[in-house]
Amino acid sequence: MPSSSMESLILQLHEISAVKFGSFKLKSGISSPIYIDLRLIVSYPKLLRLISDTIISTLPPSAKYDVICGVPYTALPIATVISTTSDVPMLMRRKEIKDYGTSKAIEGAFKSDQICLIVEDLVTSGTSVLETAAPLRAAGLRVNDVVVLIDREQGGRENLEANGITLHAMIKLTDMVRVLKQKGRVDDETEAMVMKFLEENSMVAPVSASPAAGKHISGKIRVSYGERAKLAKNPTGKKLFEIMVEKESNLCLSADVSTASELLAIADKIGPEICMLKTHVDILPDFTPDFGSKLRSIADKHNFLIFEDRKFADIGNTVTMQYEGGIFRILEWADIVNCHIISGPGIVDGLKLKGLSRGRGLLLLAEMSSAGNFAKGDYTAAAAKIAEDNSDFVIGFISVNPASWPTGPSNPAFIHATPGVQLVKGGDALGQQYNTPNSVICERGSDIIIVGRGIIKADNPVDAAREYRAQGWNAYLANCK
Ligand code: 5BU
Repeated sequence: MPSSSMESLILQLHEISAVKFGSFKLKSGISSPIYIDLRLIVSYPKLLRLISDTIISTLPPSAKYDVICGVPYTALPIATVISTTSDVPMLMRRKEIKDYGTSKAIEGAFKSDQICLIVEDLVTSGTSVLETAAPLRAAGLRVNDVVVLIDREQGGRENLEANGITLHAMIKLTDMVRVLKQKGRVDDETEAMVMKFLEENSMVAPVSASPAAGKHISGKIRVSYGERAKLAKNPTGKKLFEIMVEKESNLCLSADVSTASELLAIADKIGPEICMLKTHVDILPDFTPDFGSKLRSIADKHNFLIFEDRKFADIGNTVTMQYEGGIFRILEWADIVNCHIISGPGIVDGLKLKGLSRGRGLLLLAEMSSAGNFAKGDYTAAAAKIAEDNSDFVIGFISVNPASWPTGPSNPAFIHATPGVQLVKGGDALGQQYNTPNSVICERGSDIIIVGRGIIKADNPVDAAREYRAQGWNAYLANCK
C-alpha cells in the first residue's frame, strides 16, 4: 500500500486535475475510464519538485546510471529537476530530426557505453520508453532501467522487460484509485469501472500511436516471409524472401556514399545485417567496369541481394538500352531494379525483355516517401494492376503505406519495400519524410525497411544497422504468427 507521503502526492495530483475520470481515447486506441495528464505539473513547482525527489528515491541501489534522459515532452521537466537537484548530467532526445544544424537524435555530452536512466511520467504499453531507448542505444549508450511516476499496469513492465529494460514505478494505477476511493474522491462505481477496465486491458501491445495499434494489419495475421517465398513466381523475389528468413533481416541498406570504394567498404561491413543493398550507381565518381563484379562477390559472401535504385521512367525501347548498356551495365550485376509507371506498362515489357531470362526482378514505384509526390490513388492502383499482369518479372513495390491501398492488400507473393525510415519520425530539408521501422512494418504493412542516412551518417554505422535490423525484425515478428 502507498505510504502517507505517497497518498498525499496522489491527492495533490487529483487536486490539480491531473487525474480525470470519464471516457478517454488513449494513444493505443482503446477507451479508458481514467485519464492522467501530467503536463499540468509544470504549473505547480512545489509539486514538480516533490515528484522529482520522490521518483528518484524509488530506485533501488542496483539501478546504476551515469546520465538521465526524460521521455519527451512531459517527463522533460521532471528529468531536468532531477538532474539539477542530484547533479546528474541530462540528455535530451529529439522527437523530430531535421537535416540542418547537427541533425542529432540525442542532444548533450556523453560517452558510448555510459549507462542512461530513462525518466518517464506515465507508462501504459512502454512504447514511448522504447522509442526513447532506441536512439540512445543507437548512439552507443546502455539503457537498463526506466523510472516512472505512474504505471498504468497495462503490460508496460512486461514489454519493457522483453526489451531488456526494468521498470521502476512510483505509483501503480490501482493503488492510486484505491487511495482516491478511501479518501472519498471517487465513488464505488467509478472505482469498480476503473478496476474492471484494468483487468480487461492488462496487456497493450508495444506499438506507436495509431488506431490500428497492437492489431495485425486489417485485423488479419500476415502470411510469413517463408510462406510467401513459396508463392513468389520470380526467382529473385523468392530468393529475397528466403534470405530474409535465413538472416532474420528485413533491412535494406541504401548505400548512398560518395565513392565506389566507400560503397564496397560499407557493403562488406554492413553485409551481415542486411537482406538487400540499394545503390545509386550514377552518383559514384570513381565507377569502373569491375564495380559490379566486386559488389557481386561481397553480396555472395554475405548473402544479400543488390538493388539498383535506377527508377527507369522512359518508354519500353529506351529502357532496354538503359538497363543493359551505357557504362554502368546494370543488368549484369543488379538482381533488382525499379521503375516508374508514368510511361505505361510498356516500360515493364521493355525491362522484362532483358531481365526475365536472367532471373532478375523488378520493383514498381507505387508510392514515394517525399512530401507532395503524385504517386497515390489511381496511380498506385495502376501499379498494382501492372504488377499482377507481370507477376513473372515484377517482385513487388516501392511503397509507403500498403495497408491502406485503394486496391486492398496486394497479393502476398509481392514484396513491399519502404524508403524514408529512421529511428525517429521526421524529415529532411528537401522533402524526405521519415517513419519508424515499427510504423513501417506494423502499421503501414510493408515488408522491408530501406535505410540510408540513418545508418550511413551514424557515429557507428554497424551498431546503427544492428539496431534497425532488430527493430525491423521485431516489428515483423509482432505482426506475424
Ligand atoms: P535516406 O537517407 O534514408 O533518406 O535515403 C533514402 C534512399 O531511398 C535514397 O537513396 C532515396 O533515393 C531512396 N528513395 C526515397 O527516399 N524515397 C522514395 O520514394 C524512393 C527512393 Br522510390
